[in-house]
Amino acid sequence: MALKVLIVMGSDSDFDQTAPAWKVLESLGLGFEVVVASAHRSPERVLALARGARETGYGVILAAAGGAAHLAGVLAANTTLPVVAVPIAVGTLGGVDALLSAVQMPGGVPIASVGIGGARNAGFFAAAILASTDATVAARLEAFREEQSKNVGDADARVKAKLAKGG
Ligand code: RP5
Repeated sequence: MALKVLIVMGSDSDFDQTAPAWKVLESLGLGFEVVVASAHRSPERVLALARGARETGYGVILAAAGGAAHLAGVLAANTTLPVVAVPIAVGTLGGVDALLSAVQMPGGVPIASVGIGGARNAGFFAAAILASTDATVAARLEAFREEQSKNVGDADARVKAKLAKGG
């Protein structure tokens, strides 16, 4: 059975900035679940999610949180599945705090991170992780890349046509 992606958001206020992640997963036909669990407001729920994730059939966890975002680190401390932080732009520091708390994890319990508001790329990165052991997912990613390249070629042709008309 294909492994799924677990998407954890620290708050429902993270919804809009996290949605691009599951939109990507949907477009690639991957299974996922979205849950709200907070490392500081519902720590037991976060622990239970992380500890049961592998057995539940997840292959990767995306952790979307803003502020002093320890969600990804706490999840990673309680599973050996890969955890990818999605720093959410909120508050005074606009997501810089969340980004730094993700990329400055002390050695031994690594997490990866996309950029601030990088949920779309988090979706693709989760797919790439699953693709490393799943040829079907790899083929879907490959098809997406081909389509994306084709779109660049089309954009190039449009620009050339515009320039030929005098800009
Ligand atoms: C973090 O605090 C959440 O991930 C969210 O980005 C931020 C603000 O949460 P709310 O106060 O809007 O619930 O834990």
